Amino acid sequence: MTVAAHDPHPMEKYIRPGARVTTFCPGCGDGIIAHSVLRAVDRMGGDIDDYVFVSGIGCAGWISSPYFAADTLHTTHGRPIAFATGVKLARPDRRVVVISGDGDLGAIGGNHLIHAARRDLDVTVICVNNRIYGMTGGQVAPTTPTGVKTTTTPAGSTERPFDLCRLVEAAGASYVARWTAAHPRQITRAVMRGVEHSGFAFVEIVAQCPVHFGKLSGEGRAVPMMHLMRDNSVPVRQAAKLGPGELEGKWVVGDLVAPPAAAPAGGEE
Ligand SMILES: Cc1ncc(C[n+]2csc(CCOP(=O)(O)OP(=O)(O)O)c2C)c(N)n1
Ligand code: SF4
Ligand SMILES: [Mg+2]
Repeated sequence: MTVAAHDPHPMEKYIRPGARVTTFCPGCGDGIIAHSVLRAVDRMGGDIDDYVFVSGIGCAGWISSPYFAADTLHTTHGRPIAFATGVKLARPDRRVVVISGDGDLGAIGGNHLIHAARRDLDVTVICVNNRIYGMTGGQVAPTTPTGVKTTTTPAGSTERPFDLCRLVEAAGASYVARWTAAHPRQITRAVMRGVEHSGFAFVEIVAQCPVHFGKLSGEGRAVPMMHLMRDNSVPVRQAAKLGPGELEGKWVVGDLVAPPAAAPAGGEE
């Protein structure tokens, strides 16, 4: 289909009028994620007013707020799941979706994350894992791989990173998926499954932060970072046949914990 230059973007109807200039750096993965999440909203039908998007502080916190033309809450650092819990208790009819960063959800907000998973709270958490604190200038995060230099680990991080998907799985999450910003269609499907799932849904999206992580780690700019994410992703069914050594440095992608009703998505390209 030919789209004329003046045609509105198909997702523009979900963007607040006057909020079309984003805070994201050129090449950031967050714009791809915003688009993929809105595609999920679009494909599920219904009204965007059925949703409440809750975010914390960080670049990823700007994905939904103030851009999405829905109810959005931009909360304090590490606290979006606490706010989302309150929203869900007050308005169980709403689809409550948290979108925030790996630092926000896995470091300062780590306790809220594991307890929401333990309670199997009916919210969807989309965790943008760029492996660093992006917004504040490239500090080490609990997801930063060992050895990677950051502004606070100039000689390389000596700590082991969290696998956030395994963390929430162990805590009791009933839907867990991982994709990367190089898999926009799969992100859309995972977000749909998460939102339609009744219980705690966690969708990790590995994303490029070329400005900090790419520069400090040596992965480079956005395009090589996206190639790395694509080329190092292993579908979950294939990963089951590989040993830990073969999975070193790879991202296992797909539905890692799937509710019985959902078809496993691990084989999807
Ligand atoms: C209580 C508190 N501590 C620290 C900060 C500073 N701060 C703001 S965003 C951020 C880290 C964000 O990292 P992440 O959640 O990974 O989001 P990203 O920017 O990488 O998308 C920090 C430490 C803050 N705003 N409030
Ligand atoms: S600092 Fe990194 S994560 Fe933040 S907007 Fe820029 S590229 Fe994206
Ligand atoms: Mg981050």
